Amino acid sequence: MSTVNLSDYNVAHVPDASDMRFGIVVSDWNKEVTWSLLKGAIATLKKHGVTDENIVAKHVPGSFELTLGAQWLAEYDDLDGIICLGCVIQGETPHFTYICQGVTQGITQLNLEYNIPFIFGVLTTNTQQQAIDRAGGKLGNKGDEAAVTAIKMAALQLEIEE
Ligand code: DLZ
Repeated sequence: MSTVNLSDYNVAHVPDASDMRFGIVVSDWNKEVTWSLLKGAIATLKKHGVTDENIVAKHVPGSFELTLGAQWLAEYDDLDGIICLGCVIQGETPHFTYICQGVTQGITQLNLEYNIPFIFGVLTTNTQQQAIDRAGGKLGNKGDEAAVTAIKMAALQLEIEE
């Protein structure tokens, strides 16, 4: 089975983002992983032209809180998109399933209720090593992927609105 490197993408296919403004909500649960996602997302946004002033990053305690954190950002700031970053690791109880369901449904709902993209940058893994591999490790960084997706969706919205 081949595994995708999350940081591999064609730079030429990413629109210029110098006029865009993004929010990032990051969960502090498993912060050794999620803060790497945050670092990757910010670096990738900046690589494509987003200025420091146009990146608003806020922390929430766990992935379950990402939905409300993202909604608050959408309500109180004028953003072209919001990136939600978290990491849920399978434990011994069904908690994993409930958190994953909650955040997945929550972010999907936000996408449909607000007129901007909310990007699902949540790692859901069986082990901590799998998460580390995808947060700046051997399989790239899901934060990079989430940032590229945010830029592409914001550009698509501008294109459709024109
Ligand atoms: C409680 C909990 C557990 C067990 N595991 C995780 C996890 O792997 N990743 C994560 O982001 N958050 C976890 N949490 C915290 C919940 O997301 C949430 O913060 C609490 O249930 C309080 O609402």
